[in-house]
Amino acid sequence: MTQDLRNRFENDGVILVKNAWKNSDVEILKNEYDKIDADLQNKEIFKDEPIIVFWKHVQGEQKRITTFKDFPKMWDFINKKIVPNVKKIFGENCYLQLLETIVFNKPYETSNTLHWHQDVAYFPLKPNNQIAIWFPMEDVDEEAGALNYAIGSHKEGIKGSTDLHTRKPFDNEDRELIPADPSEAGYEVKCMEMSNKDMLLHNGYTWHYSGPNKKRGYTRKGVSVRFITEPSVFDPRPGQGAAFTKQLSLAAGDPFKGKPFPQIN
Ligand SMILES: O=C(O)CCC(=O)C(=O)O
Repeated sequence: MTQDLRNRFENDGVILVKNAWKNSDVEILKNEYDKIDADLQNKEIFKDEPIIVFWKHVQGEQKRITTFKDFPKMWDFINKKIVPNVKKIFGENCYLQLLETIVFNKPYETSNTLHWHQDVAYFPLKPNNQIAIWFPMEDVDEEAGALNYAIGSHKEGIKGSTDLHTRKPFDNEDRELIPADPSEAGYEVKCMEMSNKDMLLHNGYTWHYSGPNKKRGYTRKGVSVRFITEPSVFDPRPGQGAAFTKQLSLAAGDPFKGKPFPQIN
């Protein structure tokens, strides 16, 4: 089974792992998230510890930032639920260095599309190999803004980075962009409807997007936890706008290490 998942991951660039944890595990996390979300104002990026980004998919909304000290259930969830599941697939000794943790919140109706993108296009790393775990705090379907993937697109290599709300390329971006509609370019596009017991695991090169939440009375909350999968060096280039780049004071070629990016396996 595990080898089968691993093979599918290599082939498709994404896998949906069913029943990775219990509903009650996610409920505990969601309750803590809701409490923090109600009051969180901070927009400052901390430089000496990992951050958790609260990102509402509403144009003009600024990202808010907290830490694992204030959201300890997230730290527990990563270490006790996510890491063991990843190790089942990649082996007990796989390298996992925490890169960033984001809660993507899509309110009903006012949320918008997060356009097709590839995570690694935003990351200043060499080698640039990452995986992401994504899971919803409540069951999610297409109407509510589930994630869509272009199957096998990770094999295309690095692409250009764009503004995720407008699809406008970042300044000085000279790399080829992901097609506006990968299905027209011949890719199978799969919408990952899932329960809150399931997790997605995608390769940092795999193209994905999410549509707006049109499900009345439902707020789509999806958690993304990204890991670097081998030791890397800092390799800055224009257009890499992820919040964590502000946590660094590294020169090009320096090992990508530091308190904000702990190795957790
Ligand atoms: O939650 C979403 O809608 C987007 C998630 C995403 O793009 C990511 O985790 O890279």
